[in-house]
Amino acid sequence: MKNLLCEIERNIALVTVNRPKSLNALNPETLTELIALFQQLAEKEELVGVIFTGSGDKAFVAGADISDMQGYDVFAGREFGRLGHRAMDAVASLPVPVIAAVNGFALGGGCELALACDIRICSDNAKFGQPEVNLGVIPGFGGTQRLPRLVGTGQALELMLTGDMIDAQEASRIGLVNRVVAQDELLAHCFGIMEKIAQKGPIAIKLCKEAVASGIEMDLARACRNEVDLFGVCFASEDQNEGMKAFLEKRQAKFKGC
Ligand code: DAK
Repeated sequence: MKNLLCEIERNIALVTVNRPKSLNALNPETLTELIALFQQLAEKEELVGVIFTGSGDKAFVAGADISDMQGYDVFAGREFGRLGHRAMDAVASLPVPVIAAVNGFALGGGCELALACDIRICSDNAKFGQPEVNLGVIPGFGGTQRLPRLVGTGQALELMLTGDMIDAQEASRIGLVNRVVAQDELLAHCFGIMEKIAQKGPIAIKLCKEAVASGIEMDLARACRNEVDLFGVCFASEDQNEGMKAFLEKRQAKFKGC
């Protein structure tokens, strides 16, 4: 891979977009690499989760690569939009949790990439925005859909229609990020969350993610039936037996992920 780094330690993958000269902007090559990498990660049975970040201390991802997009015609624009959606879906549909460690600018496609992750933690220098209208386009990697679902239509539309950037504190206030931490503590904080997740039953973790991701697309009654089914599935696992037995025996559970 030319544009992404991936290191796996204690079954936690740290994926870094590594194009610091263009503030980690997403060009077609990077998006293609991202899709292939997440397909590989999805097949790793032991994987606990992924932490996603950007190279350097200035940017998470400053958006889709404007120098690439500038010359697109309608067909190339649509292809690029499709590729971006495939990449965001590859992140969102990974069976295990993905945390965005937002270490600076998360603009346009960069904000949309953070939105495709399950949890967003940012450093105190982070800045968020959907500045596409400044360029004469609309958000094209899912921002018009994932942002309002996360922060509500009013906050989302204000960001999209003004193109304004907001700082970390404001992003936290509107619920775009879970937490703001000092920049030099960002990765350790995200690893801390993953280590906590690693202690839980892996099947339950995956089913939690599935229940939320599939349920949010349904009406409440169907989503609740879906939850009931997935809750039932837990009882086919040894982890459920072990988790409840360990509680009653007042000891730490030893989950096997089966
Ligand atoms: N693309 C390409 N290069 C970028 C870039 C980007 N998004 N952002 C920054 N760079 C490059 C700069 O051009 C500069 O390159 P050199 O001049 O050094 O060669 C280098 O990164 C450093 O940037 P600056 O010199 O500008 O650094 P500053 O600290 O002064 O400013 C900034 C940082 C993040 C505020 C500024 O760079 C900036 O405003 N960047 C653009 C942010 C932006 O507008 N992002 C949204 C991109 S649009 C769609 C598909 C996709 C999309 C939409 C539609 N369809 C198919 C429908 C997605 C759109 C977007 O994401």
